[in-house]
Amino acid sequence: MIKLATIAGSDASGGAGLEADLKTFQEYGGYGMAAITLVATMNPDKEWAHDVFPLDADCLKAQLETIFKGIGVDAAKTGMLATPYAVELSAEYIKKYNVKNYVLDPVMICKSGNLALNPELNELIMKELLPLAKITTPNLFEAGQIAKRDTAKTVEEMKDTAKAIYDLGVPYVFVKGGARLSGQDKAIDIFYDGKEFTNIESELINSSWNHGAGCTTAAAVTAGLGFGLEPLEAVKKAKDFIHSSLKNGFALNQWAGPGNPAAWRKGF
Ligand code: PXL
Repeated sequence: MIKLATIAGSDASGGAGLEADLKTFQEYGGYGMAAITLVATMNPDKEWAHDVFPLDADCLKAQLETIFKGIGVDAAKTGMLATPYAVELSAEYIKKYNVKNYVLDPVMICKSGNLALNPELNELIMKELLPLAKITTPNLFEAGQIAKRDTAKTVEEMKDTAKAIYDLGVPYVFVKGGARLSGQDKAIDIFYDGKEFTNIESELINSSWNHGAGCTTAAAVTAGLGFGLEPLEAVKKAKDFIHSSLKNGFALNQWAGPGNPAAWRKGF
């Protein structure tokens, strides 16, 4: 059995965070495990405003012991970390257990919520986690923050940003442009391995029901690596996976809707 772990927040609405990760791991046929960093909730009486409840360091450490010491992983990802100790503990366990297939999804803010951007935490993520990652999967905004430049508006700028992130010391970079890159009739992502840029494109799906798309994509890359795919192959397969998921997105209520990670298996 291929064992896949996520160190991430729980999204009580089920569309993003570790819920998205575990659903994706399952769709790939892996065995999913989760260390919960925080619980995110959405308030139906306040226009779906998000709150975040971090779990304490002892609780997170005990989960990491269960997973990394007690079981072992073929691949792991980190998602929303939210506290300095979550960053430090993630780095400690990824190093100690020599996790080669580690995917850093540098979650900085949540699109549908009001979670504040935390520059200090992002610096810590870049210092502690970026050097351990095989691949990082920022969206356009996150990529700009990591590379310390404006959010890319063109494919050329995306490539420059991807290179700047590579130069910080991560061997593979996957910048998710998706529907955020305006003026395109395709959903364009860029993969960079230090030598070549690869445009990874799919049909543009302009749906509002895309909650959790970032988490799902990063989880799909993690699962691909866990199953032994090369990074470029893992990214291409993840793109197919998220494309069918988003094509089959649906509303949970008036505020939010996720993709459908089961769509791929069902062939729609
Ligand atoms: O989509 C970013 C994200 C990541 N992780 C958790 C979230 C969200 C957005 O809601 O709740 C736990």
